[in-house]
Amino acid sequence: MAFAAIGALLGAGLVAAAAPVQAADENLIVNGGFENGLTGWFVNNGNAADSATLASTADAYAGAAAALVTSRTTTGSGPMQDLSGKVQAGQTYALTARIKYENAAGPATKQFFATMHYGGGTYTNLVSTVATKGQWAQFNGTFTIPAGQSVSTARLFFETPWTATPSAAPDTHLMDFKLDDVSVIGAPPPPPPSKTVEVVGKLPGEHNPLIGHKFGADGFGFVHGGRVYMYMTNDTQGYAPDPVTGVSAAINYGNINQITLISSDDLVNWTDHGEIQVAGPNGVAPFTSNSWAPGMASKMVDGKEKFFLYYANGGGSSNVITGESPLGPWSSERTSTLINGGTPGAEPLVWRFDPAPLVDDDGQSYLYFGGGPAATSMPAAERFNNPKNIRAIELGDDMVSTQGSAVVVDAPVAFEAGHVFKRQGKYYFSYSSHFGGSDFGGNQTPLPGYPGGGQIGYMISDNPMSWTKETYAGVLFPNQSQFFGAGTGGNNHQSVFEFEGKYYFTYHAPTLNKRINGNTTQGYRSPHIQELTFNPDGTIQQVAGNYAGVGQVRNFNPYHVFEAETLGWSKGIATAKIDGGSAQFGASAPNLAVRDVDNGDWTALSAVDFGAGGAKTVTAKLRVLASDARIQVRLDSVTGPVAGTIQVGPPSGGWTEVTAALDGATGVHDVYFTYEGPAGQDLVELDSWKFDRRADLPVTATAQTRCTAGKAYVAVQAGNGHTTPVDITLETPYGTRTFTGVAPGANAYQSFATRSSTVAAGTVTVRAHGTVDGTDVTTVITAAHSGATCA
Ligand SMILES: [Ca+2]
Ligand SMILES: [Ca+2]
Ligand SMILES: [Ca+2]
Repeated sequence: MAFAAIGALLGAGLVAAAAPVQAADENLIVNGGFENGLTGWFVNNGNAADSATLASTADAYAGAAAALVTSRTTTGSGPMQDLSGKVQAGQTYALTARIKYENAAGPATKQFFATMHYGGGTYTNLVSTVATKGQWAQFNGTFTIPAGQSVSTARLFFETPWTATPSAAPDTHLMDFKLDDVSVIGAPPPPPPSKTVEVVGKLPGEHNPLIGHKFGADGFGFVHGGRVYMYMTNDTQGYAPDPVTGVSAAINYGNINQITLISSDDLVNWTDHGEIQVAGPNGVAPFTSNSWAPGMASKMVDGKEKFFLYYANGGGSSNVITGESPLGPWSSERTSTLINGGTPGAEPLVWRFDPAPLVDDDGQSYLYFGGGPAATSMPAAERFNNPKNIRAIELGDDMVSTQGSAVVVDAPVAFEAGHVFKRQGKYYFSYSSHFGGSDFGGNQTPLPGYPGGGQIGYMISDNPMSWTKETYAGVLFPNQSQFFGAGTGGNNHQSVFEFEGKYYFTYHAPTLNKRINGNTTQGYRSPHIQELTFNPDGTIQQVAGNYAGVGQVRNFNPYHVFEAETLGWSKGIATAKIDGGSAQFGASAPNLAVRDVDNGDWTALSAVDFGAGGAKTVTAKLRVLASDARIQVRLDSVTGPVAGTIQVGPPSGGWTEVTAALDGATGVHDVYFTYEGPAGQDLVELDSWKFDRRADLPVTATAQTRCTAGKAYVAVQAGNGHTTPVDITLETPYGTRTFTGVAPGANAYQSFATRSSTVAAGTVTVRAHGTVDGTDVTTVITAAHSGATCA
């Protein structure tokens, strides 16, 4: 993972961007009238001494309910609502509220404040009112938040004026009071700036990084059902490019609680499945805060195949959630973390993260995890060379529990990112090496052959639970900066998967970040894949990173509904989840749309096989956002020949399907969808594509030469294999003849006189015209004949 790194998804919205639109003022308070109980409200807890009881009361200023605060311990103890993220520095707001106190021993009048707590010790009285005992008083004023005020915390509450020892006169300072009809009217904050990657992040012809429209780190390759799934730390989550400079602040791993998922069946065209909300208050496992460095496995449990997604909950613990498919839906079988300080054998570890599962051939499963600083009880040289900071443990049959005690993986110079795969009966453990420093005994010298800083080392063992230092086998992958240059250093996180007979190595590098910002990257990483090859003795040939990546495993089949968020390459677009399941992956799978589609943006697919007959039409499922937009279907490059044009109609609101005819889309081509229309506004949103074949009539053709009376003839025969009559035209250099209504199973035959004693070898053309499924179809085929000399 990421501790020692050295080193929108929504678009601009659907509004025309001609001029900044001033958002209309709105009430920023939730449930200000307390008609929905106490929803949105709690007691100010800015200081430890603050305390009160908040209840709903029927004694309302308006409506059926108000709030009643009792048992106040400080003058600040009063009803509070969190406005963080809703108010902005420099803005002015109008505040109104009704307040009433009634206690018999209290003063005849009393001042109340509406106050904002900006975090820490920063409190500002916003508006005040003086109430007469027993009567509803009104707050009615405005306040302006100072331009320099930090508003990352902004919590509004109601209180009585401060005094040091209010308990000395509780009737004067700590009276009960009622609150109703609270409103704070002002401009809501502007939408967050666009995260759309405007540069071409994955260059046409190159296969690394895997995607160019978002980031993803710590990729774990998982093969299932003929596809490769890549689960990744969602580095895009905290990406926030400055609207002016385009540069984001450095990545903050602490904010990441989603896992990004893409998949492919050819390793070049990747489908974006969006993010899995794993951790955090709304996560699948809300008892975890972070979701880094995923690991994936599947296993038959109680007769049903289940999918297990492991992840690091920050540095201190690891967890697992369960999926019904590689794409979910997801649930948590646990209510606490899987790996933590209570895991037997894991107690000494500082980092109990980076969990990587292995399901062995016999069904026994294992989890590899750990990393971080070595125990200070070891000699310095040992802390550096053999820090013993990685563990292996058996998983229970349910895959969501461990059994027995974790054992040490004595990986040389180990830091983190353990991963195991099995090949030909041998287990391969790979890991990321540390960068030295005080956590590892200071600047020691690696033992000969041991990894340098930030490399991927590996070990080979006969036993998945036995990893002595003698099983170390060398460096599998040097640091990525060796291949991708300035700005791409830092640690790495790898996985290995086998797909259709070849092994592949996954790693990450901030190459998209580099294409956006140059050599001063901010730590946003992108997934890469290289092929992994083995020596005859089972050792691994060291991997070199490059932008070329791996070969496309198979051509892309366009003759089915496939998601528009399937991208070989792209420019200027973003993706976002939309409601409803996926037409391609099923109703319970997530579905995304391609958004932020502007004039000049494009998406592309690599090596699409249209077949010899070619494609007749293309159909897009889309939502039209601008008038006079069109999509060009181009072959081979962004400026290549146009095979068809989709004219999209005027904006209609909902999703619609638009079909266009194609011409020349035969054979294998890269396909570029280029988007054209009025500048400065989003043109369309795209859900899916579908191509349809140009239907062919099943006609056959043969051609022969023969001699009659010293003259050469070319005899052509065409057969109608269709179920209805077709018109057939035989075309030769020596004449053409058309047969209308050739019956099913019948032939058209003509022997054409060349009027010469010799004929060269050549080709004849058979043109058939009929109907297939009610559509007029013309099929053209050819037949070759030999030469002949008849004299
Ligand atoms: Ca009310
Ligand atoms: Ca765009
Ligand atoms: Ca879609």
